[in-house]
Amino acid sequence: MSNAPVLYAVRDGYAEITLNRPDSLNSFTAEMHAGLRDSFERAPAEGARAILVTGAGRGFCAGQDLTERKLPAPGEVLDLRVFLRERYNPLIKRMRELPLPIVVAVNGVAAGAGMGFALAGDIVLAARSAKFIQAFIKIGLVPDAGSTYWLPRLVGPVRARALAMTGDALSADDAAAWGLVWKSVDDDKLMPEARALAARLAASPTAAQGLTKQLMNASLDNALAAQLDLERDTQFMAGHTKDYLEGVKAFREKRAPKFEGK
Ligand code: T3D
Repeated sequence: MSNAPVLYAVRDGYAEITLNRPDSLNSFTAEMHAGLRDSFERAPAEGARAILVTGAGRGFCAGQDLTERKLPAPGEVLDLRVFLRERYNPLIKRMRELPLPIVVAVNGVAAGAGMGFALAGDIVLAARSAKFIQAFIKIGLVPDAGSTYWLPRLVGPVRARALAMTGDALSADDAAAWGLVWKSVDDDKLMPEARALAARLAASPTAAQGLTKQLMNASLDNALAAQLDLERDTQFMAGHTKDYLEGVKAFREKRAPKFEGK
C-alpha cells in the first residue's frame, strides 16, 4: 500500500479519501492538508458524484500532529492563526461548500481538529468502538476546525460546553444518541455500510444533492422567511434538471429512475 498521507480511489461513482498516517492515528501534517486539498479538488473535477472519507488503521484522526510544530524559544511567539487560516479553515469551508454529498466513516478515535473535520461531513457514520474527543483543552488550546460551530448546533450548548471544557471522550453510541452523528454501527459493518451509502448517493440526483446541501448549510443561520425564499429559488433550479424529469417520468412509468447527475 502507498505511504502517501492521503489515499484517493474511485469506486462506484464516488471518490474514497483515506487519511493514511496510521502510526500517529492519522494526525494532520502539512502534507496531509495538501493531500486533502488535492483530493477535494480532484473528486468533482473527475466527475465523482459523492465522497467517502475514512482513516487507515485503528484511528480516524487525532487532530493536529503535535510533533510537527517547532515550539517557540523564550521570547518568540508561535502564531497559530497562520495554520488555521491556511489549513484548517479552508478545509472545513471546502467540505461544506462542495456541492457533493460527503459520507464520513469514523473508524476510530476522532480527536481535536479530527473531530471537527469528521463533523464537517454530510452523513457521519461511526464504528461502535470509535470515540469523539475535544482534546484541545488538554493541551491548553481552544476548539477549532468548526467544533464551536457544530457542537452547540448539533448537541445543544450544555453538552457542547461540557465536551469542550472537559475533553472527555464521547462514545459512538452516545454520539449517535445525541445527534452528533447519523448512526453508530458494528466495527466490521462500518466500511460495507459506508461504501454502500456512498455508492447510493453517487447514483442519486447530484444537482439536487448539492442544492440540498446548500439549503441545510443556510438553515443553520437563516430565519424562516429567508429559508423559505431559498427553498423557492433552489427548487426552481432543481426543476430545471434532467434528473427531475427522469424522476417524475420513472414514477409515472412505475420503474426505477436512472439519474445521470445532471
Ligand atoms: O498547531 C496547530 O495547528 C493548532 C491547531 C490544533 C488543532 C488540534 O487538533 S489540537 C489537538 C491535537 N490532538 C490531541 O491533542 C490528541 C492527542 N492524542 C491523544 O490524546 C491520544 O493519542 C488519543 C486520545 C487520540 C488516542 O489515545 P490512544 O491511547 O488510543 O493512542 P496513543 O497511544 O496515545 O497514540 C498512538 C500513537 O499515535 C502514539 O505514537 P507512538 O507512541 O505509538 O509512537 C501517539 O504519540 C500518536 N499520536 C496520537 N495523537 C497524536 C499522535 N502523534 C502526533 N500528534 C497527535 N495528535
